[in-house]
Amino acid sequence: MSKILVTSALPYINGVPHLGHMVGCLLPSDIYARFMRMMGNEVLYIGGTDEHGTTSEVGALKAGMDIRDYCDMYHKKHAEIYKDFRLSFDCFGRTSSEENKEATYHIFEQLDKNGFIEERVIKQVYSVDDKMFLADRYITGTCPYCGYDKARGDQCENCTKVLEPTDLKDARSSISGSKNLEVRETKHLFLNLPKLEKELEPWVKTKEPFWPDVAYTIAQKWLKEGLQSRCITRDLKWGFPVNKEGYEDKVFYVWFDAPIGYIGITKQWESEKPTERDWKDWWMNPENVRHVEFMGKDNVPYHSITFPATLLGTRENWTQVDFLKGFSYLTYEGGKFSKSENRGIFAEDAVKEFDADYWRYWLIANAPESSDAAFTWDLFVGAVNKDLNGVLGNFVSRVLKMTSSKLGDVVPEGGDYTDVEEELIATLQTRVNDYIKYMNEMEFRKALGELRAIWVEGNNYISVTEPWTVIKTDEQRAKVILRVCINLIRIFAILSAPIMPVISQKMLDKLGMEITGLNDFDVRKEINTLKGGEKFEVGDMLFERITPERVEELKAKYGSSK
Ligand code: B3M
Ligand code: ZN
Repeated sequence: MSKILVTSALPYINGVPHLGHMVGCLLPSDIYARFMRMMGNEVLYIGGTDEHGTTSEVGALKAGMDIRDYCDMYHKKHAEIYKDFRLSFDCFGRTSSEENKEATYHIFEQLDKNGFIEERVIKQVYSVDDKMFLADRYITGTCPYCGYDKARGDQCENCTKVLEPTDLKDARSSISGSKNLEVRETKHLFLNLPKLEKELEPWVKTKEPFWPDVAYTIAQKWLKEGLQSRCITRDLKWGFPVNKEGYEDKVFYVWFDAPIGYIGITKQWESEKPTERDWKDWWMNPENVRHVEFMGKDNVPYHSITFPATLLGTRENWTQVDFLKGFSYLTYEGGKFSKSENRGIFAEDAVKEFDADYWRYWLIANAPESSDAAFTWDLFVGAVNKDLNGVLGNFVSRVLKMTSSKLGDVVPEGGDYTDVEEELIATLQTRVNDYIKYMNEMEFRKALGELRAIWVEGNNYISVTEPWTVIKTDEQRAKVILRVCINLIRIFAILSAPIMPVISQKMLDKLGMEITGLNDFDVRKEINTLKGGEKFEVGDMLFERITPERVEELKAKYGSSK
């Protein structure tokens, strides 16, 4: 048994998650955590909300709410949505917690003590009417290159040129619209990454065989271009006040305390049961913990360079990331998800339309692993009707109905296997081994391809053996076939459990059984679990078939390319 620490990037508090967020880190991390538990490992699965920063301040301002109330409200909302999606976090915490403050202060003090923090004076835009320094992207003006009049201070959306706020003509605050802006000099703290570069480079090299290309290439690119010191403080009110003399009126930058949030949230987890749990078992135990991080690819530089450097600079024995799984993006009907334009299905509506397991299956089978993936209603409905209903659901109901009507609601007994069963066992064992291998490697699309192929093997077996014909002449043979099929239902359920936990349990409920482990999964042993004589229940169909009329309704409601 190994200790596996699984973290999922902490979503910004002020956004409502859509399917792209779900598949871009949250869902794959959950599937991996569930799988690793079923493989008999000790797993700690950490998630939470990323609460600091200008976007939260502005969000609260727009909502006319106190920032803390605003975060409390949204934290609850995120937690509910993820629960509906069946994410099995051991702790879903917050970066604004006291525990995270403690962790952030400690790490900062170590970095400062070890000489990795430098003071610099920088120029920043101050909005006199808003009474605050404005982050670059909260300044709007006319682009000097293309004349676009809504260019942001960090970049022009129209011509994509990277800008300095002072480049903008007719600059104004995006918060109040005020043009009463001044450039002021202000003191800030920087993390001296160049000083850590020499240590970081060989460390990243050791990850080469383990990190997927997306992550490794991004990290390498940063190193090749040479690291720059990064400003880790901001002139905001919302955040952890900087624990250094002369900086008390500033807060830490959101990207400084957000990854430390994984540690802070583990401390929150300890606080729930302080006598039983110790956060250090996970975070100060690199020899015995495998740490796997899930995130969208835009978050990779922070997790492969900045955060590891932050931990290195403390000169303490932290658990660093062992495997970093980055994802690309999911498009919606050929475009972007957009709340403001009412395009795309957001997570909270998705589970109102269909059981979360439908989404879990489709999203992970089509995860944007090596490139962007496309969500369309036609693809989704096709997979539900064909894979889930046609292949898996049909097999289950056909087998149980046939057995029930011909032989009663009891698993049939007796008889011996023939070559067909021997071949089935061998084929399934190969596929199961591949499925487990791909899940271990977090190659989710490939894993799901195997899972689907395993379901298909069940359908092939019943088509070849034709129990409905055989029963007329050789009842004992038909009993063997149907018993094998009923055991296949159990096998399919267990293998599918990390992906569709509730549907899997529903399948097992029909047989009066529970989800068991996946470790050393021996098909010959598993296929003989139900030996005959056990009662079963035909029950309801597992999946609903989605009609063409329903598809049209969904497209109209959430937007489509047509
Ligand atoms: N909140 C960005 C994002 O949600 C950021 C991730 C933090 S991970 C420590 O994509
Ligand atoms: Zn421009």
